[in-house]
Amino acid sequence: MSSIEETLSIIKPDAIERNLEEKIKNFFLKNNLKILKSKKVKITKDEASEFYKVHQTKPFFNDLCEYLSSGPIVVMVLAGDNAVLKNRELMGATDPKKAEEGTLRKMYGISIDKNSVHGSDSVENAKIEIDFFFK
Ligand code: IDP
Ligand code: MG
Repeated sequence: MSSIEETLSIIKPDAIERNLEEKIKNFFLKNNLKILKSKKVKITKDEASEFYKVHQTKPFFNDLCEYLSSGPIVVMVLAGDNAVLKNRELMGATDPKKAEEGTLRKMYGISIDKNSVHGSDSVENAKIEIDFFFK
């Protein structure tokens, strides 16, 4: 079964810093995801804490929020057939060391914290995350 979905993608500070924005966008396009919206923003640590609040009890939460607010990021709405899962597959595992060959995190990720991209993990969270940046 296929269904057209939207999902939120973020190009994180480590990738923007290394000028990977165009390469990552082209990778999505080549893999049949459309980029419906895109903007470059810099968020505050409080905004990052709100965005990542599901992780607030994790030991890495503070570092994660510091990191996402440490420099410019590009936030995008991707759309296509099963876009949520598709984007997760294109990103690869959270830890670049465990990511499959040909995935974004394998190609560009530096470490588990500097893993270059974010993608929503469910249709429900995609709606919440898209609203967070584009409402
Ligand atoms: P995901 O980005 O693959 O969905 P999540 O488990 O939702 O992974 O974690 C959110 C982000 O938090 C990850 O992308 C990664 O940057 C960071 N993170 C996850 N686990 C760890 C960890 O064990 N140490 C440091 N950072 C982590
Ligand atoms: Mg996640």
